[in-house]
Amino acid sequence: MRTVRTIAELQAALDPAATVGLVPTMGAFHAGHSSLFRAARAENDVVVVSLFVNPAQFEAAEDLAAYPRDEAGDAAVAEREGVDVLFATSADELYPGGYATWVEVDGYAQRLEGVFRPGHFRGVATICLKLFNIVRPARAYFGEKDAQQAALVQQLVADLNAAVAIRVLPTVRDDDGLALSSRNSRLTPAHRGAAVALPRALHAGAAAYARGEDAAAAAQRVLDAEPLVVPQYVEVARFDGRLVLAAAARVGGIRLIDNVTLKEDSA
Ligand code: PAJ
Repeated sequence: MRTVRTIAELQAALDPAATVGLVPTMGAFHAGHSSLFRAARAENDVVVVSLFVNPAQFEAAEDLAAYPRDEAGDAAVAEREGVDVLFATSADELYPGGYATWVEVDGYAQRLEGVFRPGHFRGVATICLKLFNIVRPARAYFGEKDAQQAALVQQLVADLNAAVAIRVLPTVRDDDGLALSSRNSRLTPAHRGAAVALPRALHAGAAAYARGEDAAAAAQRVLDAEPLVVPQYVEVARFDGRLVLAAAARVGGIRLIDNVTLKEDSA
């Protein structure tokens, strides 16, 4: 595996005839990231993983500063999973002085994550389009865990005719059901224990939905019973052919999100 830091180095490392699979990430790899690396490995000649904690998608400087970083550990994981090129780049490289262009995907900013994280999706859409233009992948891989993000990227690709196929992979969870997240490493043991209320609530919501009851209300009741979990939203939403129950909550100051499928459109 090669680690490259600049756009020029990255492009020099890629054979224009090779089919490239791109996995955009912000690092602090866990098994959720690895599942995307493996999916990319299985269907492309070359796998590129970008590692960039994108300042444009963080509202607060403290959140950006507190985001876990471990490039050496990440490089070891990526190498083990058969990644060919780790594009570990910097804000100077991607947003040089005079940078002025931003991508807004209408609608996403007004819902769910967009309401609680103003500017977040503008940052996500912009960095994803930049990475597609820089890496020119045939396919790019995203996680269902961030369902609204995956749907936004699909909308962006369709609307702007980006020549990349978007693959969305299932959420990887810990044994107790908590969705893996780079942020989980910042939970204290007590908060880690309480955080499992989030997947439990979504599970209860899905069970209620199957009985013809209100999914969001059932999930909200489970969250309300856990004092260490402060919910931000619990809502039913449609993302890319899936009806999902999505929730966000703060647990000991750490913001966690998760979702479960209530119904596939084809089902
Ligand atoms: P990051 O949080 O590092 O996530 C990188 C990718 O891994 C995303 O597509 C995310 O949905 C996926 N992922 C995270 N946890 C997962 C899990 N438990 N199971 C399966 N997939 C999981 O999402 C971002 O970075 C950034 O917003 C990015 C797209 C890189 C743009 O900066």
